[in-house]
Amino acid sequence: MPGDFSKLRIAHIDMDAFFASVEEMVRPPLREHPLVVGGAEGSHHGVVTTANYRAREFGIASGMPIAPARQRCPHLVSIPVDHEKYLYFSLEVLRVLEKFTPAIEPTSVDEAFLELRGLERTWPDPRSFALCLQDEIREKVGVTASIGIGPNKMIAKIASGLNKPEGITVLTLEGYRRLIGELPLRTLWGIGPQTEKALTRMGFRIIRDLAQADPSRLKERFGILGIWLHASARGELDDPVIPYYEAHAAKSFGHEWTLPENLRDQEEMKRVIRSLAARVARRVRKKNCSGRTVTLKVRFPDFETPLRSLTLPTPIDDGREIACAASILFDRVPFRGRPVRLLGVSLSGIQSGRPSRQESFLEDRQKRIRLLGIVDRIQDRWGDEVISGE
Ligand code: TTP
Ligand code: MG
Repeated sequence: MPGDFSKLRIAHIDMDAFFASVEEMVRPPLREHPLVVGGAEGSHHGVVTTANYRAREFGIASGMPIAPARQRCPHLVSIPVDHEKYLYFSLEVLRVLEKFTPAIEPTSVDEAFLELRGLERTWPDPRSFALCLQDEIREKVGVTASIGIGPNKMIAKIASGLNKPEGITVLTLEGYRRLIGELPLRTLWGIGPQTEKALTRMGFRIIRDLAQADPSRLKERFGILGIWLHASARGELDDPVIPYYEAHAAKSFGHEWTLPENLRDQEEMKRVIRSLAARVARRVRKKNCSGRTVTLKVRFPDFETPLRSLTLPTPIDDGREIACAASILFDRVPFRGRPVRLLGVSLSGIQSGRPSRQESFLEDRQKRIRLLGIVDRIQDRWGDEVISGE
């Protein structure tokens, strides 16, 4: 079934075995070999960043040290990582995507979301669009992509991983809801090991368990994150695609911090994020505004700077809630053991006025708004450290 644009709004592009495909493109005879990228050429040291699909047949995967990978496959070829080369190809792919639509949100060196609304004038259905896009990437850049199409970002992202490599997968909301009986919790974008552990303790095992849960139970345990988890599991989120050239221009309140030295400790990073969220909240409240979209920005020492955003069901202006949303986003950042040099938090989707009582997630919202007014005044004078917890 080709699918219909009115229900299928988002495409997710994920390049196949990206670093390895680029190396194969540059040296085509490598295609005939099981290949990994990582370590020094021919060396037994280092870690696999990715393996081509031939090497995956031997059970070799990202994150595996090269030595055991070579044991599994003695004729394995290894190539050292060359980030500049991958960035160049990544930009070439972006250039192809731009010929199809300006509404592109890249989320890593080899992934992007595209907004499909508006494309129905040019394409008969989303699958024909995806086929053409896939052909064009192969022809112009020489690497292959898998494309997922769905009603929202999360479902499109799950879809792109279902038929790799070179897959095109259309996943409707109904299709997603049939599938969640098999999908582990971890498949949801934003469920990291800690949230997964907490959910398992509550008796949830697969996404369907979460979709069928009583939302008030989730809210009680996780606050705003619980509401998000429930909507996310039910496939009901509608985060917009934020084109990369608009990401900074959108009206937003943000704070970022270049760390005095690269930071490796993730608990420390979370503390910084909480403090940034508190500052953002203070500025938002000062302007008597609230916002729905929280964005987390992380910069690694090699200047790769992933942004992760999510849009909540209702606007917020509370540092704890912003920090909570940022903690979901934290689990989506591809750290891969790297330290960070900058962290940033922002709130966009701004509207005037404070969140109303009906919209609030916390029963004691009114009381807290009053309290927060006092907290803000104290923190303005004495800084963040005086009052902890926000
Ligand atoms: P992925 O999209 O996760 O993997 P992939 O493109 O190699 O393979 P797939 O076909 O399954 O999508 O990551 C994109 C690139 O990021 C990958 O080619 C190499 C790099 N990477 C690392 O450097 N370290 C890692 O741990 C992972 C998972 C990826
Ligand atoms: Mg990929």
